[in-house]
Amino acid sequence: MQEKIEKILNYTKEKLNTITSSAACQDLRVEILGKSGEITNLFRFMREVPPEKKGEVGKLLNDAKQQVEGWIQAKEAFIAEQELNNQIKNSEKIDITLPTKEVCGSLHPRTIIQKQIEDVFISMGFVVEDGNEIETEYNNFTAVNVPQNHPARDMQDTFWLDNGQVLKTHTSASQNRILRKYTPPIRAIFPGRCFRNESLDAGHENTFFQLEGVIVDKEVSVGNLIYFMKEMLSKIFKKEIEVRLRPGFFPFTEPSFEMDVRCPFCDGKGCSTCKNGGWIELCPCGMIHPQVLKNAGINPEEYSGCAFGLGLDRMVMMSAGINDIRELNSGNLKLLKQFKLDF
Ligand code: FA5
Repeated sequence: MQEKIEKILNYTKEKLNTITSSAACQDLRVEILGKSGEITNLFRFMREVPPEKKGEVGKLLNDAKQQVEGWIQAKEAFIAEQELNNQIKNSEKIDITLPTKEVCGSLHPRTIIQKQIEDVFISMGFVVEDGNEIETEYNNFTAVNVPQNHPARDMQDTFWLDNGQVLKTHTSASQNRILRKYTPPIRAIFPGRCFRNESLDAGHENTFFQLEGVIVDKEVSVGNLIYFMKEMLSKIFKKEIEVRLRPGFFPFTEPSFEMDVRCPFCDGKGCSTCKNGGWIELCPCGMIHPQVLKNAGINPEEYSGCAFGLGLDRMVMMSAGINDIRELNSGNLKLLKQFKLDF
């Protein structure tokens, strides 16, 4: 039996030396290891082997089988590599020195910031929601506690549509829908485009972006608001960020605040970004007014909440050192493509 095996092994080795294609490898596999292959046939003689020799002979045959399979696989790998090398050498030459005709675009700096902020909030368990750009008067004003004829409506110069709807003046217009969509505890952020009919200047656009967030749970406090904002800002600016609250006014939050950050660029010493004040006004916020919770079907006796509304364009301007907000909507590629928002 040993002799027969050796003969087959020698034959296999010689044959492999002459083979140049993977199809020929497969033919050889069938010839030696297939159903009626040379080694397979030897297994049939096992019946005639005396019981005390069966283990030894079985091992010889199995070893031979494995050896042949190993050789064939090695040859197949060798042939595959050669075929790839030939392909690269002959037919698929790429001239990497050729100038490309395509100009590769990049994300708008505001989109980059938005995605960075979304990622941080997602990591803190927030869902990201979308909002409408055309809103009902109810969602934009009434649901967030700005009733008809309330002077607060004058705070935001509104684009009214003929059908009585509005171009969303702030992302708070999505609050009611989102608070109704989930049952507390709720952690959601909702970025969106907003529109205001106001005079344009370096700091004001008629079309701009906000990113709003709400947290509703039992016993939510101003501390939670400060914690999440500090976490987000520290991750975005990759350093510990100090914040402070000043009193503010919004009909949908009570109490309302303006949150300032200690200037991350000069650490509060004074620079052009913070106009030498050491602090940058960043984000209005506050505790959600009980009426706003009620309007969304949430019991303010049981739950409380906080909300904030970041101005995304101002965040980009601050981070990229842009002095005029109008550049962001200008389509001025010369300017837009030079931003490198790596804090
Ligand atoms: C609001 O719009 C509130 N809805 C924010 C809010 C949400 C308060 C939740 C409390 C709780 P305000 O009108 O201040 O607030 O706008 C928020 C931010 O949007 C501003 O700080 C600013 O960064 C940006 N913003 C407002 N108006 C413009 C504008 N015309 N152009 C560019 N950015 C603007």
